Amino acid sequence: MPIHNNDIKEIFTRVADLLEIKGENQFRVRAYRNAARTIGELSQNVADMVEKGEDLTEISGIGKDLAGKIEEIVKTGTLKMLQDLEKETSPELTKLLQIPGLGAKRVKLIYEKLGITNVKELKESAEKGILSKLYGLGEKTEKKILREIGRLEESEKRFNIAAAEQIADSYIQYLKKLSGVNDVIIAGSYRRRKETVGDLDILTTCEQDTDIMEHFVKYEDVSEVISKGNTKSSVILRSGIQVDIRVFTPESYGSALLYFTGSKAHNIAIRKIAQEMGLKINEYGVFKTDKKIAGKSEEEVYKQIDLPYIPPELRENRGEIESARKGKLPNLLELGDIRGDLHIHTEWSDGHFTIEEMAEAARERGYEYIAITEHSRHTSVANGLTPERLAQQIRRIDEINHKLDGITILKGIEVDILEDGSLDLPDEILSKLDIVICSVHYKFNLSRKEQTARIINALQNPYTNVLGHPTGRMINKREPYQVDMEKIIKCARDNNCFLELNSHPDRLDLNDIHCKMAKQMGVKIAISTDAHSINGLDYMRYGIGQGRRGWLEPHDVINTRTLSELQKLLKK
Ligand code: DGT
Ligand code: CA
Ligand code: CA
Ligand code: ZN
Repeated sequence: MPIHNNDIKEIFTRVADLLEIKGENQFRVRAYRNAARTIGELSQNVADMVEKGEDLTEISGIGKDLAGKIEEIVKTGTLKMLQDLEKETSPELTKLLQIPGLGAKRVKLIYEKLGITNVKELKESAEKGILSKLYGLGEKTEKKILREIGRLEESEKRFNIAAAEQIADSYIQYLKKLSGVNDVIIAGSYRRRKETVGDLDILTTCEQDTDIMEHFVKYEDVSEVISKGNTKSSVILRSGIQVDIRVFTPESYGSALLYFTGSKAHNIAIRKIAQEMGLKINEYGVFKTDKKIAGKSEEEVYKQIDLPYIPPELRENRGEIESARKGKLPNLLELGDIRGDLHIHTEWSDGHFTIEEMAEAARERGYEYIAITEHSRHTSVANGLTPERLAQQIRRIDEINHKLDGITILKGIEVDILEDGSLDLPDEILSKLDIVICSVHYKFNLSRKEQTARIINALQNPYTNVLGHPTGRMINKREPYQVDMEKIIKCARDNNCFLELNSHPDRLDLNDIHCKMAKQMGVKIAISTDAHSINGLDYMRYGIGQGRRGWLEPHDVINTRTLSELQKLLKK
């Protein structure tokens, strides 16, 4: 069994969850949570490192004890400590923590008082009204829990793009090992860079007599073969994700790729245009009466219906076909257009590296500048900065900039928006910064009107530059808070503020639709990673994917600018 970093991340997260439900020491809980995050963000494969006998304690945040546990997971596939914890409590208890509104304390209460150990039992007791009788819960909470369970059941079926990417990369590498295999590509929502994918759709072309299907189902990660045929097979992997594969001839590769990239809505629109022109399009090609006239490449297929190539991220039938027809497709942003990262945490708050380490890592990625943006004092769990510590950091950054070549560090902050919309730090210190991001980190459940007013108030602060993760959603985990996005975008425009597209794969916030809305309303976006570690800088690619889905072009994004252009934009 290959152990992916994501498996280790999940095991450590479960350990942390169960320890927390048991009411264990917070430091111990946090050590496992941090380790889970570190491993999740790592670009090297930990299993390979173990195999090569590399020293895992070189990874920041991983001590001897955790290194031993990682080795145990890589070698045995499980962790004895987790099994013991599960025996002591119940393996499905951690599931309950995914329900917003249920923290470790409440799960402990529900478990101890009602003996509830899984989501099904929780749902039953909420439906019967038993839950609301518990101390501190009440009917409103009970109703909310029922709603959230419904949502959880829905989201279970979809995988986050980052998790899907890890799984997909290994599978593709494996498939390419078979000789006679030519193209291997993942189509579907994955190629459209959607934030979550329902399943993976692989397309291949092979030399004759290549038994790709046999090779496909033999992958060690496969837990169930749903079907196996000559041109099409489906399996379920250990993680629960379904993978479909189809083989095509090179003559049909383009039309198949177009068809299976979707979206379904885009395909239907394309087919309709073809029909009106007396043509037929399917996965095998473009046909005039019964004669095949195209199919080798996607470009060729689009050309038959008088359209230019449309990038996969735009294929949602949200106006791309009309724009293509008018020759007005956006010139989509690319990773290479990004000149810097404007949302970075270091060990001054809850990051894992020093300012210098983050700056050097950013320079290695070809960036011209970064902004250091720690949390502010209200977020005390993240060691948020007081005005005094921020003043100290400003001096420190000046010193580092003086010594450092090839990259400029901007002085910033991710300041909390307090409940009344004021900022958590005084104007006096904010005025000394190059960039001020303001973010909502608590009181997510205000009414739409109150939450919108709160954010608008923050945007009106003369020192605010960027609204961080504007809706606060955590994909598959937490719904966005209720806001009137149109009002917020207008307010940002009137106050020369920008909106963040936070590239963390659990956030991707702003989403695609709001990015497009901001662009149309004339508000620019900052695509940042919110990195807490060096590897966190590499999340930029997910933000780029989401931004492309939101029709963003280089000039719509502030961190495609040179340093001096950016500085002009930030000066209000
Ligand atoms: P997912 O897997 O839910 O994240 O979304 P997709 O877009 O990957 O959808 P999936 O896996 O069901 O199918 C892959 C592609 O195949 C889809 O994007 C378009 C195409 N496709 C599937 N079913 C139909 C259909 O009934 N009609 C048309 N025109 N295309 C379809
Ligand atoms: Ca799919
Ligand atoms: Ca599929
Ligand atoms: Zn934040």
